[in-house]
Amino acid sequence: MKPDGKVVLLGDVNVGKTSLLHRYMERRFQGTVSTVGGAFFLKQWGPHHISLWDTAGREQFHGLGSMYCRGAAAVILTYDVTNFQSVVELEDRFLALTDTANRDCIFAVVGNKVDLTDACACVPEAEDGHLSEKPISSSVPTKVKKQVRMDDAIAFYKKILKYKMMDEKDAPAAEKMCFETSAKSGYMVDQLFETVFDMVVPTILEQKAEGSSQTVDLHNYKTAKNTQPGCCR
Ligand SMILES: Nc1nc2c(ncn2[C@@H]2O[C@H](COP(=O)(O)OP(=O)(O)OP(=O)(O)O)[C@@H](O)[C@H]2O)c(=O)[nH]1
Ligand SMILES: [Mg+2]
Repeated sequence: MKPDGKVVLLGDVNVGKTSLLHRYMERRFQGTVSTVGGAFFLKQWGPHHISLWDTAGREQFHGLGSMYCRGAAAVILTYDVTNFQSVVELEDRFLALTDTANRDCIFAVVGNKVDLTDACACVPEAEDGHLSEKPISSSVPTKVKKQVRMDDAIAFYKKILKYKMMDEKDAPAAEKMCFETSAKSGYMVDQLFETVFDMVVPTILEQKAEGSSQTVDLHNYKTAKNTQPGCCR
């Protein structure tokens, strides 16, 4: 089956791309090994099928990134909130890989591992693997220093728009497209993917309409041929 749309996760090694995908698709946080090449999941979203591509952050696979981004309807640029360099890398190494994405590609900027820095992101997981509704109290110790603030992510999102030569007025608002997540606790993970999917649906519908208008309908063609007057009748 051919997916209707493509969403790609990009970002430096160890930021948690694979963990975010596992959390969303399999509803759990499990041990990962550093990704080799790339892999994808298929997600049904309403009547549409969306492929979700996980890519390798390791330098040696960097060349594959633009291949994975080819024709992408959305790119999720992921960093680690405890590692400022991971945002720098997004700008320096990963943004250019998105040149092969769709012209109207949607961008989301995601700061992962926020459970390490923000007590409110430490939502306990129930035994069945689902998330509890109730956040644990703010007394949860968060020992790691947050190196990337939301303002930094918003500034980076604006740089993306500039790079893509998009007017801020015509693009989705930075506040809507910048997320802080925890693959470990599940914090904001569904919201991230669901926002992105909702935003790619119009592109999918447009592509489907374009595709069907380019398809020759033989039945209608015959009818038209039989009923239209022509010079060779
Ligand atoms: N505390 C915490 N650790 C996380 C989180 N997400 C991932 N990790 C850990 O970070 C490490 C890297 O996670 P991966 O998901 O493999 O990272 P990746 O971005 O896929 O890395 P590459 O495949 O090498 O590019 C693992 O040890 C994860 O357990 C998170 O939200 N919170
Ligand atoms: Mg990975």
